[in-house]
Amino acid sequence: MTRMRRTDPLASPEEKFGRLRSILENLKEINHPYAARMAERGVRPEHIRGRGDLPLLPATTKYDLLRSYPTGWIAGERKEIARIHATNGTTGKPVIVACTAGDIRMWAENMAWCMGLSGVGEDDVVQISFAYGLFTGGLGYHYGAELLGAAVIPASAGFTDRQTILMKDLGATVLACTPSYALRISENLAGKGREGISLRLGFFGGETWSDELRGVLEKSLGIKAIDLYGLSEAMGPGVAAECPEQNGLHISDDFIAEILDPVTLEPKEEGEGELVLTSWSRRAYPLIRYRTRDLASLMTGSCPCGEPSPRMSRVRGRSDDMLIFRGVGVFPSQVEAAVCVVPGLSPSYQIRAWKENGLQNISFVCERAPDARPDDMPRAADELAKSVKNVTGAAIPFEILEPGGIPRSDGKTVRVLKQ
Ligand code: DLL
Repeated sequence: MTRMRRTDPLASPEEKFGRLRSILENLKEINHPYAARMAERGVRPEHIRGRGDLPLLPATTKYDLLRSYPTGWIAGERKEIARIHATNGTTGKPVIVACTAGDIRMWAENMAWCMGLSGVGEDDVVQISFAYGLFTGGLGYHYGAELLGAAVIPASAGFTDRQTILMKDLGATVLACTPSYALRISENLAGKGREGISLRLGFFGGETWSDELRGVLEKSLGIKAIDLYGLSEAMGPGVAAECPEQNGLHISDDFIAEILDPVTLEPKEEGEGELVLTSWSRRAYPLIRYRTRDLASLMTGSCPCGEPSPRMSRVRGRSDDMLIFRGVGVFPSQVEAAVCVVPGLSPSYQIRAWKENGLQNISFVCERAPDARPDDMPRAADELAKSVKNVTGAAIPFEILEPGGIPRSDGKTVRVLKQ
């Protein structure tokens, strides 16, 4: 198995916390907004000596980052900044994220480590069908795959016909894209036939996806589907990834992960909560106890692959994605799981959410699979009603549309339409 060696390995927890203290010292010296938050609490860098001291540090939220738009959160001097990325900012201003050359090297090494866990190496041809640009998906995979010595096809997202032609003609062995775009690629291939496809691995992430969709993608593309997690604020993809054991995501050595109760913000040793990340390496853009809003848990025990890093569960959803329907909390990934197991339906779905008399109401649409007959649909509807009730605990109304009735996306799919 290819294992990426870091140019700058962090040996011991003491060394890591030493580095974190030096980041905090620097923030104090440059009057960074995070240092002001620490001062309000009376916390000084020297108080942070180990994991148990982390709760002393104030949590950072996306609101802190947005409040310092455009460049207030950046900690490096202009001449140190080598790259500026941004989130897509669908809810207003984007979050601007900066990297020094060292941050980019760390990002590349993390991505190489994540992909190396699944044995990606010199023999591979990696087709990157994540968008390149301000979004970090394309470039993050690009750096990692190049560092591993693989041949890269920087296909970017979109032009699905061309994607499948390139994949066949250039012998891509690895595909990287969002799981919803992977589904679109597999639908495109279903029309043309899978002959000549050499894919063995798919790296999917950037949005929540269920184990059930994983099953569909593995079967339709003939691959092992690997979950890889990240977020722009932390650099992009490369915070954590599964190995082929698919037994939780191994967390990169550059991050310390905590799980907090999303309401009380108390650390949780067990069970699901909000994933909070701290980086002891990131220079230009401090990430100190950053509340990701992603719901996950830390895993115990060791992974059979032998990699000793801590692991986290797959992300079930974002705390702000949860819809309360008749008193029950429903996540989009649960609807996906319920749809995927019903024969005759395609895995695509879209939830509609609206308020009625002050109460949240939801329904969803899904689609007949192209190879299923219309007269199979009454049976599929009965099965889906049972499966939805079973997975979510709620009887959510739905409609089954004709094949192709739900808009497809090249990147992250909008799963919930708020009306
Ligand atoms: O989506 C970075 C990325 C690109 C990750 C490619 C993986 C692959 P953002 O646009 O800032 O960055 O969105 C980050 O996407 O907080 C999660 O809610 C979600 N997300 C990312 N990866 C996963 C995953 C990129 N594997 C937000 N599973 C995160 C579930 C994911 N959700």
